[in-house]
Amino acid sequence: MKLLVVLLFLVQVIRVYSWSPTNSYKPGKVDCPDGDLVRTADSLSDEETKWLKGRQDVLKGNLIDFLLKSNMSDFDAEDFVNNAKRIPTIGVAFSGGGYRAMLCGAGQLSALDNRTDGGSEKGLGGLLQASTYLAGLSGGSWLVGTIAMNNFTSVQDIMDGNRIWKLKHGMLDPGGWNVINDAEYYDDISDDIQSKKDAGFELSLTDTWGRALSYQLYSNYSNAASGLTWSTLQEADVFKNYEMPFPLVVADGRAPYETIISGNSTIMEINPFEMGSWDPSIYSFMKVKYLGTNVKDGKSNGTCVAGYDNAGFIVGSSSTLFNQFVLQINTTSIPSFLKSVFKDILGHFSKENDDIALYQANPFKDVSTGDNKEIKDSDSLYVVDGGEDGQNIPLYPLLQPERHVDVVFAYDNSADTEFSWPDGTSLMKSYERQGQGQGNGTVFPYVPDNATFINLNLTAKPTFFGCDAKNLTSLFDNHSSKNQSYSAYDVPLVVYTANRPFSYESNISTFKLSYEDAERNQIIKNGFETASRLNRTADEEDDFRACVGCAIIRREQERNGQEQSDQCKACFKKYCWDGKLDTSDTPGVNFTQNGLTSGPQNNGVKTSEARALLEKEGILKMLGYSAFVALTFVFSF
Ligand SMILES: *[C@@H]1O[C@H](CO)[C@@H](O)[C@H](O)[C@H]1NC(C)=O
Ligand SMILES: *[C@@H]1O[C@H](CO)[C@@H](O)[C@H](O)[C@H]1NC(C)=O
Ligand SMILES: *[C@@H]1O[C@H](CO)[C@@H](O)[C@H](O)[C@H]1NC(C)=O
Ligand SMILES: *[C@@H]1O[C@H](CO)[C@@H](O)[C@H](O)[C@H]1NC(C)=O
Ligand SMILES: *[C@@H]1O[C@H](CO)[C@@H](O)[C@H](O)[C@H]1NC(C)=O
Ligand SMILES: *[C@@H]1O[C@H](CO)[C@@H](O)[C@H](O)[C@H]1NC(C)=O
Ligand SMILES: *[C@@H]1O[C@H](CO)[C@@H](O)[C@H](O)[C@H]1NC(C)=O
Ligand SMILES: *[C@@H]1O[C@H](CO)[C@@H](O)[C@H](O)[C@H]1NC(C)=O
Ligand SMILES: *[C@@H]1O[C@H](CO)[C@@H](O)[C@H](O)[C@H]1NC(C)=O
Ligand SMILES: *[C@@H]1O[C@H](CO)[C@@H](O)[C@H](O)[C@H]1NC(C)=O
Ligand SMILES: *[C@@H]1O[C@H](CO)[C@@H](O)[C@H](O)[C@H]1NC(C)=O
Ligand SMILES: CC(=O)N[C@H]1CO[C@H](CO)[C@@H](O)[C@@H]1O
Repeated sequence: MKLLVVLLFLVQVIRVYSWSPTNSYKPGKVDCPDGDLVRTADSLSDEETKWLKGRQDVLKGNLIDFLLKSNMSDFDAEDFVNNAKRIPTIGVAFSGGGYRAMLCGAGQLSALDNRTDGGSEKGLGGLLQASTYLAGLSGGSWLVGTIAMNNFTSVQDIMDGNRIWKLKHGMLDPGGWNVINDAEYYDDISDDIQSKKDAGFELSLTDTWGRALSYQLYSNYSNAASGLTWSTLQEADVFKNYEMPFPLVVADGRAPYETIISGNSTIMEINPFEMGSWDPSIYSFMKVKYLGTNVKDGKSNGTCVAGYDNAGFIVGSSSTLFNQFVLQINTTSIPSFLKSVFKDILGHFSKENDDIALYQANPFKDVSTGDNKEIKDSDSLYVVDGGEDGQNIPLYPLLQPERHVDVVFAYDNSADTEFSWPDGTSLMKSYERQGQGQGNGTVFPYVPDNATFINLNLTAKPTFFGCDAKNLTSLFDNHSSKNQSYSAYDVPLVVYTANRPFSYESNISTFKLSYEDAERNQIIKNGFETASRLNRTADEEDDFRACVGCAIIRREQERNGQEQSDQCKACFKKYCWDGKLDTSDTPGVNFTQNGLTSGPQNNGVKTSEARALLEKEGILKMLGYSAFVALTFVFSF
């Protein structure tokens, strides 16, 4: 019996790809590849271009399948896709917001996946299979990281008893209250980060955070994937076969002490091949596999490092806000002697690095292209949570003209309102960025202010923005865009879907870090319902899937001067924002259980109360956490 259990365990522990050269968290020296490690961001990488070609061949059939199952009238899916000048490129993006965002996002993603039970019949199943890009930020990056690094697993598989996302005990005590188990856990994490330090790399809180996250996201791997790197995706069958979309993780670049807003942040993306930014401040990409290597203007000294791009560290870098969780310890009522222990430990870090993921060495040292002197001069690169500039949905990589994205499905699980519901703020922030230097000529459709989002029920059902490309030409007026071939027809239509309660009050505090399986599954189910118009029962006529089809084909139709079908016209009337505004103050919103309507009341937990709740509920865990952090850092310094 015991043997069987061990065998089963071994089968479950998958080891798919080659890992870090040391097969552990510690980066190691490797031979350098030919050529520079860094390139200018004036095009896609050759690797991505090549991959896209392969994906498109797979996509074509999947897109036809999806459209055929969408019951669109007066439309020949096969003819359209086979004769398209540009086959529609679909991007899907998941916002940040901690575990709430990961789980709501998981439900929304499952509604797009034909591997979900009922996914095709009740949802938009097959859309994921027809997508080119899958982007995640912070909590959304935990979702994307989980799916991508676990052999493109499905949310259905995870719910059906996979060992992933066992969130019951949170990060603090994954072994439950089993002290020995937890002690091992703290010990292992401590050893891992110590080994990186011993190898000569400076640490930041994100090293600890990323390792802790890995125990929940990559728990299928032995040692919680301590040696699993982001770049191993390049060798994963599901990626090489073009079975999965191209995963993108978004974080922000920021100098210590600096405040960033949407207009001046440096948006970094990490994809299976590269890490870097399209923004003028850096305007370069580094081969992600060789992060940690000393480079000057893109050139190594002949010795390269690999294994730095640890898969937990990458998603940890996108979610550094949670370093703050560690630091909030003194706002809780823990005994003061522990607070002072804490202060002592954190004293090892300079204050400006609290919410920073430190990348040493700086891949963009002395790059000739970037115009941000502080970044270029620094020996380390500082990366922070992708949502710190207010753009909580990872849209920027999908707006880059080089990527030719036609439609973006943007899932917003932010906590904007007092009661932790989204109100479109993240779209506003992305809109505001254009026309400013760091926007570098990219265009984003018109969106209204956050009051309008609530007042006009734009978060009550999926809302389409930028439905009419012709109306976007005015956005090009103020632009210094030198790219003549970039026009309004290259600006994606945005299908925006906000978190909403259908069968579950999913406006949970960002800081809640542990979930029972039952609650986890209810949030996922609610996410499915949010993304599918309550399993396509919300409308008298089941036309939502057809309307999504209309959004997908829109830009290609516009480019070719093709008229929409009557069905699509009706869809656009129903789902497109029509430009109306209602900026009046609303007293607050109570979304009723079926999510479709809204009234004057509030519900859920106020963000301002979330912290108090955290204190009340989380106090024991915080105590555990302080011990954890204490152990880890005492061991490392
Ligand atoms: C990855 O998933 C595919 C199914 O999509 C399966 O055929 C394959 O065996 C899996 N690979 C590993 C290493 O688990
Ligand atoms: C999902 O869609 C893909 C591509 O269209 C197809 O190959 C696969 O068989 C489908 N899976 C299910 C379970 O329907
Ligand atoms: C397909 O659409 C037609 C008309 O738009 C409708 O009568 C029919 O019920 C739909 N079929 C399905 C399976 O949704
Ligand atoms: C909607 O469909 C999903 C996926 O099949 C299912 O889990 C959920 O229970 C359904 N919701 C309702 C209200 O029927
Ligand atoms: C960004 O803008 C904020 C607010 O105006 C300012 O405090 C900050 O210094 C700016 N940062 C950079 C990098 O320009
Ligand atoms: C060259 O770079 C490697 C890391 O990329 C570093 O370990 C090594 O010390 C550097 N050598 C010199 C002579 O600077
Ligand atoms: C927590 O501690 C830091 C540094 O010790 C201090 O600056 C901050 O004000 C404290 N916060 C609270 C709420 O006590
Ligand atoms: C809109 O955002 C502003 C700034 O964050 C906030 O003060 C205001 O309460 C928000 N309005 C609504 C209706 O959510
Ligand atoms: C159309 O463009 C105008 C500016 O020319 C803008 O104010 C309006 O919001 C746009 N309408 C839509 C629906 O995007
Ligand atoms: C928004 O929804 C509420 C509740 O269903 C409804 O009373 C109101 O008329 C709607 N507002 C608009 C502009 O559609
Ligand atoms: C919000 O609406 C629901 C359903 O109508 C109701 O049960 C609940 O009491 C309301 N919450 C508050 C705080 O009014
Ligand atoms: C379209 C556009 O403005 N592109 C600019 C982006 O930033 C780089 C670096 O500053 C410029 O060289 C491009 O012209």
